[in-house]
Amino acid sequence: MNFILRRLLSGGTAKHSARAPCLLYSSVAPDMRERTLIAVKPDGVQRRLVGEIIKRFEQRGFKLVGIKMLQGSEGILAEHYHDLRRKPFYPALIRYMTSGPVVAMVWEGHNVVRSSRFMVGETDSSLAKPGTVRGDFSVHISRNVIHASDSVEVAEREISLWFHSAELMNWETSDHSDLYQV
Ligand code: IDP
Ligand code: MG
Repeated sequence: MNFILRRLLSGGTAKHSARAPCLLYSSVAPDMRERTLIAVKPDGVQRRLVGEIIKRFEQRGFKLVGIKMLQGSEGILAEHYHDLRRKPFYPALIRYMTSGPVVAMVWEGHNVVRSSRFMVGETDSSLAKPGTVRGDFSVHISRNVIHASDSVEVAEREISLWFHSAELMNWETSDHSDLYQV
């Protein structure tokens, strides 16, 4: 097993690709390192939409830096949806979100929080535009397939709620200059 693979499997940082030359992660401008939490909700996992959703973020040019499948606990979801705890739909929301596995991901790139909200579409799926995840795959607000953080501050909080720092990869893509003027 080569060095890079060992580092990846052990969760370490892979700053150097086997293919040189390559940018060092630390040389990438901070605004291109914005991160957001995207989660495929239980209905999205059941409907086998995980691959489709990953494809959209990859094709857009964002970089996957963390991914895992897990059964969300009531504790983590209570914290995640803390601001909605007094809403009438809150108990149903927690039941929905704990009804099966979710696929939690962290995506990185320029303006990724804002762009991913556009890619995800309106909370109420009936208002979500075609071409958005919710506009293409959901008909009702109560089963809207996907979560995306709604601000940079919230993204930071949500990422640290769902991921340990060792689960996130600091790595640089070899096509960086095709996506950004460095
Ligand atoms: P967002 O997911 O677009 O950020 P939020 O307002 O943060 O929307 O609400 C979180 C989640 O709570 C929604 O994605 C949806 O699953 C659920 N939700 C929000 N409003 C309603 C509602 O009126 N009825 C049922 N579920 C709702
Ligand atoms: Mg929200």
